[in-house]
Amino acid sequence: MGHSFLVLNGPNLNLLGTRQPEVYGSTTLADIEDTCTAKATQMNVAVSFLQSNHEGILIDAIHAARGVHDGIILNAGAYTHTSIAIMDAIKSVSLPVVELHLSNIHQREEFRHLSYISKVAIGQICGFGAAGYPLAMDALAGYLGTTET
Ligand code: CA2
Repeated sequence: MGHSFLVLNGPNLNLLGTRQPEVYGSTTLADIEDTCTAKATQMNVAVSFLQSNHEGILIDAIHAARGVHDGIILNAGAYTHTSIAIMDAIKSVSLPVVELHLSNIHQREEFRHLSYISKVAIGQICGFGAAGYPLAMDALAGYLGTTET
């Protein structure tokens, strides 16, 4: 088995596919996890998932990823725009993080344009809906394959 990825989803993303399909699509979080699991098998990587509506739980998960996972795909939801604490957690573990958003946050309200995650992530994927998750897995694998640690 190759690398291990953690796919971490933040507040309200448990509701995916049930409300606001015009913004976030009709795919559920369980569908996304199934797609990522199938892709992980193809890529020969391991993948784990966690969704939480609580900032501290997301921070604990980032800390716990150290030494267990090789990188994180993070959709921090609205904490993206507010959480210096999540930004600091990412910095403290020195793991590569791909920032992910279903919607194109740059085309939305001004308050979504600021991302604290972007300041510490290796890159950002946004605007591709659920398809962004497998894209993020390719991005992380590419980064890990080309970076000496
Ligand atoms: O586009 C994204 O993925 C976001 O991270 C989603 C967050 C939003 O606050 C960010 O600005 C962009 C909101 C997630 C809410 O998810 C829902 C899903 C279905 C129904 C209601 C909310």
